[in-house]
Amino acid sequence: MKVLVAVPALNEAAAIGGVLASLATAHPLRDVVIVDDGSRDATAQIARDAGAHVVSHAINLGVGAAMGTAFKYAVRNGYDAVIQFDGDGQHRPEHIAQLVAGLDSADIVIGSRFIDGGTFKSSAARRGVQRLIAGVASAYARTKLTDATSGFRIAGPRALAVFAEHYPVEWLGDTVESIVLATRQHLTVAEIPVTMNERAGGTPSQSVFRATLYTGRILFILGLASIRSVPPQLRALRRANERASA
Ligand SMILES: Nc1nc2c(ncn2[C@@H]2O[C@H](COP(=O)(O)OP(=O)(O)OP(=O)(O)O)[C@@H](O)[C@H]2O)c(=O)[nH]1
Ligand SMILES: [Mg+2]
Repeated sequence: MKVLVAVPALNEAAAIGGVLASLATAHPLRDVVIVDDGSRDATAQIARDAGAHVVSHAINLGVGAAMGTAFKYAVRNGYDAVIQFDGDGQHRPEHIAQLVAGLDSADIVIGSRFIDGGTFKSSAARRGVQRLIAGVASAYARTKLTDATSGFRIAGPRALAVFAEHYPVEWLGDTVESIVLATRQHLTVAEIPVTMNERAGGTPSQSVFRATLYTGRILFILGLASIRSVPPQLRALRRANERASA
């Protein structure tokens, strides 16, 4: 299976060199694409110098749009699967092989920080939000998910065909909305446990107020995603997947 690792990146000049060096121990950099989303720093140049491919958006369009670009890039270049991998050092390359192996039993495999509790530290507010969203996503996907907002995941061949045609771009909702989209396309979702590094710098602290807003927003988006009419370009794929899973 030909696997592309896609790194959405916005102003990651400080981290991207180290991230690619460690990624190279698990995956060849010629099969890595950085989707530089209008960075104002040297992110793209550093990635290119390291030997990865770089696709740049002229303006910032968000992580969902960056992944949309990555899925199209993958299809055009003959890849069978795409792994989403953060450019800030939080995702660990040693889990890549496990994500690929997970495709034996699902169309999408998510690296979860929280299976059996996990060890990832997050604020109580953030953890509460993640639990609620995972619960709702589980109901949509009809399987138990513990970390629906995790960006560390792989899309296998059938998911790639769908996502190259259409991927959610709603800010901060793409990870969860893509699960609803996949389920409506008769694709299956599974999780494997992963360890994630704490954020290297900065403060991701989410106040209870912001966490509540964020949750409300995602639940609203999920509601819309579950009733939205299927985009025309996905109808044939959906019928084919439905037949295959019947
Ligand atoms: N293409 C693109 N990538 C982005 C954008 N915003 C963030 N990213 C990248 O997406 C990845 C995850 O972003 P983070 O800001 O670390 O998000 P997070 O890990 O969910 O949250 P933290 O806990 O704050 O680290 C990193 O590689 C970022 O560079 C964006 O607007 N466009
Ligand atoms: Mg991060």
